[in-house]
Parts: sequence; structure tokens; C-alpha cells
Amino acid sequence: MTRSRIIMVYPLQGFSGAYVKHMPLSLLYASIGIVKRGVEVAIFDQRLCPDTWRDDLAEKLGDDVLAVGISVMSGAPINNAIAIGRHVKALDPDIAVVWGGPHVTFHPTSVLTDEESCDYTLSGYAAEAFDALVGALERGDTVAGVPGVGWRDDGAIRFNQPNDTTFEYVDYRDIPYHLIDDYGPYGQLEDERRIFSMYSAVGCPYLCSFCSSPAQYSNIKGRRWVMLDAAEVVDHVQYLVDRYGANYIYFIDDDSFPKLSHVEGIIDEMAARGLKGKVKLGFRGARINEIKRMDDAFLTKLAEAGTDIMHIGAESGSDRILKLIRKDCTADDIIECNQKLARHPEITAAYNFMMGVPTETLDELKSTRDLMWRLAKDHPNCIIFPPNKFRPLPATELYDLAEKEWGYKMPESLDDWANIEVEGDVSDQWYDDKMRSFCNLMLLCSYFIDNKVARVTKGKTLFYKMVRLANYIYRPIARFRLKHGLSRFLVEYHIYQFLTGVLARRQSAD
Ligand code: B12
Repeated sequence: MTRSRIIMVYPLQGFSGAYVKHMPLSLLYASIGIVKRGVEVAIFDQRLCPDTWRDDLAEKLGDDVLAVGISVMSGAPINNAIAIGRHVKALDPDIAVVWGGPHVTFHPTSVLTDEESCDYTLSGYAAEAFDALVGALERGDTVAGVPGVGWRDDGAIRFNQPNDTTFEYVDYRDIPYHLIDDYGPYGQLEDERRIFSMYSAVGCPYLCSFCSSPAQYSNIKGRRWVMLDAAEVVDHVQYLVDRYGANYIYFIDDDSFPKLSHVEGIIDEMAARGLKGKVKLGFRGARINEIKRMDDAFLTKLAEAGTDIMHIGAESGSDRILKLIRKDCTADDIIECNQKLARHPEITAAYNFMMGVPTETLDELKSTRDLMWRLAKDHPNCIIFPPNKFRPLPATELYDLAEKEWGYKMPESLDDWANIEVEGDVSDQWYDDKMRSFCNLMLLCSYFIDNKVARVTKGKTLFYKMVRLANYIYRPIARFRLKHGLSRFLVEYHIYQFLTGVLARRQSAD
């Protein structure tokens, strides 16, 4: 039988996938070229069947399957991608296994050296390149001419540079949404909304030193942030509302607000088409230096358009760290912006923080704690996400600095890359005991600094009732500990680790 079918797989995401399960847009985009050409493609989402995935995937395979493509982010998804690839190879060694997505875009080397079940990696944008790779496999040709591909060639490992000198521009009508039969299971914990992710702009003009985007766009010629036409963005929204019943659009732009008139254009167009009130909006990319430019009239308009969340990288309460990570703002700017946002409580200001950046001191960490505290006090409807322990991501400026300037051992092997999760221990190299226990205190107690636990656990099941009870009992203790920096004898942290470990295991392939 001729092999022609392609199975595209989204792996379990580890602990961070416990709360968010958005549609696997990465797989839909990567499939655009092959679907247009008539190749039969099926999507398999391991997150939807964590206990039965082996049998479920086996059912989808067959001797007409040419390749299985897996979308992989750095961290825990690597282990799950390995389990998937090995399972496929055990069932049928002739099926080609291809890894794509952010991890191999930035660090393909260790995948081909360390994981035999992976035959090809594809770095960078894939809508066209994956089509070229599948074409070569169909014809039994060499893949040597495919941009971005990594492969084994007579024992040697070879890579082609991706050809990404412009952003990947995709006509929304080409996105093969039909490959997913049921969008019902996607969304966020305990959330009934039909969330669809989309871009309103591509690229990012900033150079945050912990982020992989500057490396991803380093070969782009011309402007590094390009907004899509407002009318076209709203056509896309309308299309998702009409065909798939979308009632929530989550803009996954690296940054949506370098030009405020861009978002304003979109919400004006939505109002003109009668979409106001029908669809709520969320923005994952907003920066303090941009919020500084937003006035109350703009924020009122944003809220009236149905915006209910804006993710903001506050990251640190230390001006030195903010400068090191290139956030173009000070801690005072963050406080000032938050006070402005507090006047618009319909928009949840959702703050991300980072802790344990190499060279960070205990006092600097304490200033982050103070800032978190201050934001929650000034803006009762903000969310302070538990701070992320700094993870060195491939191809970021901080990874290079940590390795070359400060002499730390950064992840290299595929195992190392799978272990950069918050629970991992790469940062132990630059923590002393005090620093480590203060990070643990911040991680645990930040759950209780605002009302997020009560907000996200409204469910009626026994589990949620228990979480609410625990929140009620432990909250005052956590707040007291955090306020006074009481990080010694933090036995609760071990309970927290045990519980998150259980959750993380549920988001991992066995
Ligand atoms: C949604 C999202 C998540 C969701 C993911 C699951 C989901 N879908 O619900 C959640 C919330 C779980 C998440 C978590 C994290 N995320 Co995230 N996330 C994103 C986000 C906003 C959108 C992803 C997306 O759908 N993009 C749209 C698609 C079309 O783009 P794409 O994935 O890059 O796919 C293209 C190519 O990569 C390629 N491709 C992708 N898959 C495949 C597969 C095959 C076979 C092929 C051939 C090609 C291919 O083709 C596509 C078209 O060109 C991106 C930022 C962004 N705008 O992309 C960050 C991003 C992917 N996340 C990132 C990070 C850092 C994280 C976190 C570590 C953050 C944190 N501090 O906790 C965690 C941990 C992830 C983990 N280890 O589990 C980084 C990735 C860095 C890396 N090296 O992996 C990104 C790029 C943001 C950034 N600029 O830093 N994230």
C-alpha cells in the first residue's frame, strides 16, 4: 500500500498544561500546505486521552501512514514526544517521525543525536516547509533541499537553515479548522467558553533577554512587528463565530499593543459588524511601557469591547533585574500602570513574574515579593500568577550570558532540555539555600496573595470543595509567612510539591 496519510500529534504539556488546553493551532498551521495539496491529515491530541493514548494512537496508524508529526515545546513536552515517537516506531518502524515546533526551532541538535525514534526535525515556520518535507518523503527523495530540516545522513547529522526572512503570513481561510471534529474539550480549567486562538499581529519589536522571540525573528528583513489588517482580523473572528460558535478570542500575539491604534481598529470594526458583546477578548501580549501610553478612554473602550484579560509581564520588582531582562520599565512604572488598570476592573490584569534569574540577590527577590503584594493591594481584580523560576530557554540572550559570562552549565542534552521545568534544578547552580527557600516561599504563598484560587475553583466536585477549604484554612498562614519572609521550616512546600507532582504526572505520558 502507498504511504500517504499524515498524523499530527500534540503531546501532553506537563504541569503548565493542567490549567490551559488551547486548541493545537500549531498543528493546524503546520498542516496548511499539505492539506491544500489534498494530503489526508488527522490530528491526534494526547492531552485529550492521557490514559488511553497508546491504544487510541495505534488505531489511527496503519500501513498507509507516511509520517507522524509532533509539536514540541522545550520542557516536559519533550518526554511526552519521546514516548509518542517510540510507540509509533514500535508499532511500525517505517513511519517517519518528524518533530516541529519551538524546541526544535531553537535547539534541534540534541533531538537527532539523543533520540533515535525521531527521523527529522523541522525548525522555523512550517506551513510551506513541512509540505516540502512530506513531498520529498512521498517521492522517496532526499530531504536535503528542504529549508529548516534536520536529518541523519550516513551516520552524520545535517541541518538546513530555515528560510524565514519574512513572517509566515497565513490566509485564515487556509487554516484547516475542519481537522478538529470537536472544539468542546479545549479551553481553560472549569471554563465553558469556546476559546479560539489567533494572531492579530506577528513578530515583536522588543528584545527581552529571557524570550526566544528575538532569536526567532533575527533573520526577518524589515520591520520586526507587523500588524494584520483590522478588517481581515475581524473577518477571521466572524468566520470562527459563524462556523465554530467561537465566543472568546484569545490573541496569541507576542505583543498586541506596540501601536494602540491597531487594537482600537479591531474593536471599532467588531462594533461596526455587531460583534460587540458576542465575543469576549483576551490579550496575551501587553507590556508596561505600552500600558503607560493607554489612557482611561482607551481602557474603557477595551473593556466595553469585551476584553476580560490582559497578560502583562511585570517580571520583577528590582530595577536592576528589569534592566537586565530588557523590560524597558521600572518597578514604579509597574505600580503606576496597575493603579490605572485598577480603574478598569472588568479587565483582569494578569501579571507574570520571574524569580531566580542568575545574579539576582535575596534583596532583589524580596522587592519582587513587595511588588506582588502592592499590585494585589492596589488592584483587587488583578491576578498575580505564581512566579516562574527562571528557565534558560534555548537561543535566548540570558542563556548565552549565563553560560559564557557567568560560567554556569546550561542544558544541552535532550534530557536536560526536558528538565527545565519549574520543578527542575538547573538554577540550583546559582542559588544558595536562603535563596532557594525564599523562591519556594514565593512560589507557594503567591497562590494566596490575591483571590485567584477562589476564582478558578468554583466547581462543585469534591476536589474543588477540598481546594476551597484548604484555601480558606491556609490563606492567612501563607499571607503571614510571605509578608514577613518566614521561609524556614516550610513543610507546606513539600505538600505542595507532592500535589503538583500528582497533577504533573497526570499531564505526562507514562
Ligand atoms: C498557547 C501557548 C502555550 C500553551 C500551550 C498549549 C496549548 N496550545 O494550549 C501553554 C499555556 C500550556 C504554554 C505554556 C508554556 N509556554 Co507557551 N506559548 C503559547 C503561545 C502563546 C501560542 C502557541 C501557538 O499556538 N502558536 C501558534 C502556532 C501557529 O505557532 P507555533 O507553535 O510556533 O507553530 C509553528 C511552528 O513552530 C511549526 N510547528 C509547530 N508544531 C509543529 C509540528 C510539526 C510536526 C511541524 C513540522 C512543525 C510545527 O509550524 C507552525 C507554523 O509555522 C506561544 C507564543 C506564540 N505566539 O507562538 C508560546 C510559546 C510557545 N511558549 C513558550 C514558553 C516559554 C512557555 C512556557 C515555558 C512558559 C512558562 N514560563 O511557563 C510554558 C511551558 C511549556 C511546557 N514546557 O510545557 C515559548 C516557547 C519556548 C520554547 N523553547 O519552547 C513561546 C514561543 C513564547 C515565547 N516567545 O517565549 N504555552
